[in-house]
Amino acid sequence: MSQHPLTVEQFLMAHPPASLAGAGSLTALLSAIGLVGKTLARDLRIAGLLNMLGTTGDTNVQGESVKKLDQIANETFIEVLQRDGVAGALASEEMEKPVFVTSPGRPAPYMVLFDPLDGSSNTDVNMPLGSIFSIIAHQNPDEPLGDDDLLKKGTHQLAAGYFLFGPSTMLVFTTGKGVYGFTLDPNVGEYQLSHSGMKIPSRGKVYAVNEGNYQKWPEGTKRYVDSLKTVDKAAGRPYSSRYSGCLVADVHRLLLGGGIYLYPGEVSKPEGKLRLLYEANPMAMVVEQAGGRASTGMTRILDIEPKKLHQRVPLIIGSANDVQDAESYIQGKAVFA
Ligand code: FDP
Repeated sequence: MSQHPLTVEQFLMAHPPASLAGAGSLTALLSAIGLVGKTLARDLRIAGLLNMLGTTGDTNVQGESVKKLDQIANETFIEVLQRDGVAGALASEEMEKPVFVTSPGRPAPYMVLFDPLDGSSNTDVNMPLGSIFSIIAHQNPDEPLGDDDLLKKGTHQLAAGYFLFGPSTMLVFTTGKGVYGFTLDPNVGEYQLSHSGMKIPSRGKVYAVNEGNYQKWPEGTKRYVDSLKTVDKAAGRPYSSRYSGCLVADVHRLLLGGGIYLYPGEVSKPEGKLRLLYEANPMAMVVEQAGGRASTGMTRILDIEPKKLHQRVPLIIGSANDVQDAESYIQGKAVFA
């Protein structure tokens, strides 16, 4: 690796993304998102010293108890992206309604949907956390935006990515031309290119799922997960189980080494847990751009027509061959030998 790897801005200048509003505007938005990540990385590093752990006592639109860090992360996204002038609408897993940003005379060509802090159960135990973002275009920037403008299929995303707050902070994103990972050097204050042209292996040896929910799953899902545990040396089984409780961390592991993450539907909750617009779509774009696959078990994630902002979907994501196997079981095409 070069001693002076490219920063995000240098990378985007060398590989300009398709930009709606003239050169630089998507780059400006991605830079602003980068600033959000740096700010959160700083806060998370010393959250235990700053009375930032624990819950606020409120419940969010998803019916989940709000952690102080969820709220801080959400406010950081909103504050930084609102003043940037290129985001016309901001929608978050933590807010019932989107924030529409009106900046007179300055068309705001993009909408950003985000999960400000992914893996919230990890906040108080110093385990990995993430943030996820999805960027879509405002087709007609001269028209005011409304809620329905945010309900776009994942194939409409112009860019998507995540921050992983682990031993190091990483920004991984795609603008539709491959997946690039940058590691934050806190001393330099810049993200620097550390993972160029990321490609997920077509098959892995790891599965990530909350197996405590096993009894709630439909038969096909149970049989698929059972199949991963049968011993078959030639087929590379049994797979190893690795589940961190943070979608970003688990999918990042798969991007590097292959395998599969599942948050499946349950018999009494077929829609699953994860949110289409804030989690499934952006992670699906990243993984597909790296050569992987993302599905509900029945349908490609990126082809789902959203009906509402906080819509949930089952998510099965990772190495293409592993996800295809899971789909076969879920669709009843494969039987457990
Ligand atoms: P969390 O609710 O803690 O923010 O976003 C949802 C998510 O975490 C994923 O990051 C994670 O993979 C999953 O939910 C964990 O849910 P369970 O605790 O039900 O396993």
